[in-house]
Amino acid sequence: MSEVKAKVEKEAKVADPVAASIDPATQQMLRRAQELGIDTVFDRAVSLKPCNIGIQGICCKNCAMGPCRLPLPKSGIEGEDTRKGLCGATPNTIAARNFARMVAAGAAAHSDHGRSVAEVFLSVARKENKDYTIKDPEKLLAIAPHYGVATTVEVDGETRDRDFDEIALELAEVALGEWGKPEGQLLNLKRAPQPLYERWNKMGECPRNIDREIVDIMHRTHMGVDQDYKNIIKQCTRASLADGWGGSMIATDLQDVMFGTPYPLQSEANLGIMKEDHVNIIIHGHEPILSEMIVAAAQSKEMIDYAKTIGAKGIQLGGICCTGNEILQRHGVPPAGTFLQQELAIVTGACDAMVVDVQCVFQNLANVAKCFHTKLVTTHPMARMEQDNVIHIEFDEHHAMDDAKRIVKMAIDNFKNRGAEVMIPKQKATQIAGFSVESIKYHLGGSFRGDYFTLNDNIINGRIRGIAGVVGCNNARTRHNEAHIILVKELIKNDVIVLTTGCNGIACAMEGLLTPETAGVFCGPGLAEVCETVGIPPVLHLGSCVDNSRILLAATEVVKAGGLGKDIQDLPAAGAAPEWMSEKAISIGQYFVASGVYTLFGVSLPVTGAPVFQNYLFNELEKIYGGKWDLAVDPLEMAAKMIAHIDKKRKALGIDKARERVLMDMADRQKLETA
Ligand code: BF8
Repeated sequence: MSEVKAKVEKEAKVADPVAASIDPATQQMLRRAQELGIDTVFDRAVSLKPCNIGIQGICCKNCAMGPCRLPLPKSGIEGEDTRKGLCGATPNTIAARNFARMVAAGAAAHSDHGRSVAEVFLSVARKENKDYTIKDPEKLLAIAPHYGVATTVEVDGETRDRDFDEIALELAEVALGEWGKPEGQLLNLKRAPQPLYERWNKMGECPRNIDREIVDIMHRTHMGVDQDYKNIIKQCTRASLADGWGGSMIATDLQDVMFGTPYPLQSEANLGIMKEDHVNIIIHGHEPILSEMIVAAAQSKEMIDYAKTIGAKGIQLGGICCTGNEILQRHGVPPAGTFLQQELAIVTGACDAMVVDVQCVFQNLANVAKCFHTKLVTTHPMARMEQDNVIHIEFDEHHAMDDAKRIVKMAIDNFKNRGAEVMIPKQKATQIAGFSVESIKYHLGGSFRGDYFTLNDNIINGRIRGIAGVVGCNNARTRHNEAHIILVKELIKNDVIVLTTGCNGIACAMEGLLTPETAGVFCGPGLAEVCETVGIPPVLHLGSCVDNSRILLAATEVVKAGGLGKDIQDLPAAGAAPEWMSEKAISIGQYFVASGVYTLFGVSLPVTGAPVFQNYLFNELEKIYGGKWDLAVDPLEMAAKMIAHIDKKRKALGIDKARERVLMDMADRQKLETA
């Protein structure tokens, strides 16, 4: 190495592994990457600082007279805020427009995922597709009425079951119609508690169709259109509801119908799931259309036998990001890591292929893959990479299994090309994942009395203080997984049961929080007792980020079970995304707020440069929706705010006093409701 190069490398800013992540496997692989001279997101976060104006949400680049940047004066605003862009746009308008465009992008990403699923489902219903089937006909029949699809017919005055294939076809057509129907409103909105639906309807905020609400945001935030931040936020609500109660909910529904509704299963998590003597295939991205087929191909005898012929003991699949969560929930395939660990899976030197589709995929994967034997395969027509070492195999649902086998075979053939220096961290943790609205119901009451009564009873009697939804990404601007784990541990310590999705779910799994045994170690006595009795972990993994729709429906089930108010906003519940980074998270945040949930984000929010707009989100929205936004960088402060909110709701319900621990019956719950 030349002296100059050595000097440059010495002076290059790299991340301190311990400061970058709480996870020993991540620290080890980051050190390894640095030894090999490979930069990762952690190093880039040290050398590249975020724009101080963009981070406050007050840079407008929606026309070529700008970008107009309106930083908050260091001394703050005294008196009238006179900042304005060339057209006169105020900081409120600029921050609201930027915020709305994040909602649009997030809602588009989730909903387009849902559209792909609906299209595949239509091809299944039309019997045009040999590789995908309907694995959960019961779920199909259960959801059909929500889409206005009858499951029975009247024949000669008699009610008879309708032909199943006919129901499936009508459901597919109606579901796909939700993206572009010319009139009406989204059908799933009526699955919300009635007062919530009625409020949206009265305010004129029910989404008309999914695509339209996203297009509306892009129009409205064009230069010179909507200049009232309150009106822009109304549109954010429509588009975000079109995500949570629309595209995401349809994705979850139809994925369950085609691939099976998740039920609890055991698996593992972290980079240590990779095996030196196996062909390792990492699946990364979001849409289970691809990953379901790769799982089926990799588990086929043909492929396993082929792997053995080249000297491997078998095929080890692993997931990264939400596609990892999808195949975890339904097949027990272990996640190899969260969003921030994607480059590190390749740095092990044991990743024979990384297969990606859409969303949360680093372009730098191609540069890291170049340093190893790893085949990096893009599969989606919408998501290609410019680097020449990337292989594109376009995945087509009409010959899905053939495509999947081609990819798996490529990984197997690549096994022999591994370099000598493979380094797989040892760390992996056991987890119980695979929860869903349906499986929680079953777990809480068994097949005889399956329902949410048990949960409500234990919230009312105080064993469980409340419910938290903790979700979302990692963000390289904060220490990997630290806020996730501190927050979740603090919540369960205070008897708050946690529902998780996305990268928070993977982070909790890596920390060993997704086992029933965890309850005795980390939970307060009330929650521990419930978890031990029922046999569930205190943190329930509900899947990927589109599966946040499961949290909405679980909250609705809690309302229905009685005793805790009539609306989601009445529940002793709160939501958080402590390490968010994605535009999808903003869409999720807005639909939770608009559904009545107090929702806290960590890291930073691009609204702080517009204090009036920020105050609107953080305070005023509560009067409209019952939910509101908040920001807390410190996870302990975040937990304290969530718990204070939960206690406020308990007080409003009259269940804040210590109660005798009795099993409530329906009459008791009704008394409480009328109290
Ligand atoms: O949809 S939590 S980093 S993987 S965006 Fe991405 Fe965020 Fe992870 Fe999944 Ni969700």
